[in-house]
Amino acid sequence: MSLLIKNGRIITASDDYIADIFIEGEIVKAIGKDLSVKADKEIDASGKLVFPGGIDPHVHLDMPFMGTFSSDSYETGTRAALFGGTTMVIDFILQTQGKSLQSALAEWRSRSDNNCVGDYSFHMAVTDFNDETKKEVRTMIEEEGITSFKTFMAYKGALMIDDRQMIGLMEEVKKCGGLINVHATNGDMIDYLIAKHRAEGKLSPLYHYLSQPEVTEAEASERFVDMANYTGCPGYIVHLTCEGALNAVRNATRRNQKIFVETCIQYLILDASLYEKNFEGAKWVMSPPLREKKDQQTLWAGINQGLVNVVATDHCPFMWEQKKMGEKDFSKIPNGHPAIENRMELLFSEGVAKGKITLNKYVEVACTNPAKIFGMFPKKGTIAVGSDADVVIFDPQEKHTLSAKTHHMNVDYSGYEGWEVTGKVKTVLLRGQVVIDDNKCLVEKGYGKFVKRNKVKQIV
Ligand code: DUC
Ligand code: ZN
Ligand code: ZN
Repeated sequence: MSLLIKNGRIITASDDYIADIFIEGEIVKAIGKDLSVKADKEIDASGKLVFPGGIDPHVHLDMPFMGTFSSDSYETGTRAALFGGTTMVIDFILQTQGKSLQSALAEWRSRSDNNCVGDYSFHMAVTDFNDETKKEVRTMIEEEGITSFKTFMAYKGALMIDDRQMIGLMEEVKKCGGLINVHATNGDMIDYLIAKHRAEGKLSPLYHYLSQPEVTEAEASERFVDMANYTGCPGYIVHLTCEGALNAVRNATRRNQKIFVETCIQYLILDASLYEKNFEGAKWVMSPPLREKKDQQTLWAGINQGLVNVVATDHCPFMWEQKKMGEKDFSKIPNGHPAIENRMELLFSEGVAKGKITLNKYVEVACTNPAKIFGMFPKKGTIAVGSDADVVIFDPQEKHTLSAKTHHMNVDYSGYEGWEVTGKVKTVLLRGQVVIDDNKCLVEKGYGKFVKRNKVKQIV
């Protein structure tokens, strides 16, 4: 099967030009002006943007968390991602403390294998680093293609590791050619503040926010950056939200250190005033919480300064009934919000259309950098001869309104209900196959493939 995309405006992290793309099987075979090739199918992309499939490196599908499971399955989550122009996601495996990494991998595979519509990979969250886990790091990297290891500096008792474990893991991961990603917030400080607010009878979602002030994230980010510097291990801070935390990274550049930084779409465009809506604020109860307007400015600037490398989602949806587990106590509200389908359109609309970032920067942070940092470039994350034909055809003018009534995520509310968006995903290709067209998904679960990733080598 061959396919010719004609006359689109091709945008990569570095280029912007009008040309045709010839695809054979799963791969881009040729790019050029007025290509004289015969294809089985032609798509006219005149007047449209053509960019690489989005990669969301931070999602939680069908994940056991806070006494329940996130509501998107691998099928519904990866399908919703495709509708929104994201052709690949990286999900998180959580090791159970006292058990092996291999057993966690087997458990996650039992839910994900043959169920994905879009392509996927895993980070491995190490929640119990010991002599046995240490031996498994190399196997994960060299045999399973899982090259990034997530750590939590919060959620004590379930997910958190202490600094002794962190240093040990960093040394092993560095030796084996991997990368550490981190949820960098000070768990003990947060636990203290949660307990204090609960004891004072302060139980609404606002106190979720007030239990995780900026200092809890700034302090942990700084500590993580220092440990990464000491061990020389490549480090990636997930869902960075605020000025104090980004300044820890900025300071590290003065001693020639490179730390990769991810923020999420919600931290760029939503703010903490949403927690003043009584229990409705539970829709945005996530960790870290939404911050202030000054932090949004810091994050947009950080993208343009090259300090913030990736815009992800931390997609972790829960039905409203699940959120109501915390109706009487904010600390029982399952943390997370849905965005896997909205990221690419919101970032275009709020970023590119409003002049905050360029089109090239858009592709860089939403598609190319995730592929480079996580060992998939240039197979994924760009449009180039030899790359997987993961392509989004996008109308930059079309306006539409986000709503739970029309989205495809398995969650009964939207964090962006009524949000007017400029720009719409029209057609999506994944490995040469048209997977989304005219608001329809044309492939079934099982089409999505597990992507084995390479050791960390790219500098972005
Ligand atoms: N934060 C969330 O909001 N949800 C899942 C895990 C996390 O760290
Ligand atoms: Zn997190
Ligand atoms: Zn997360």
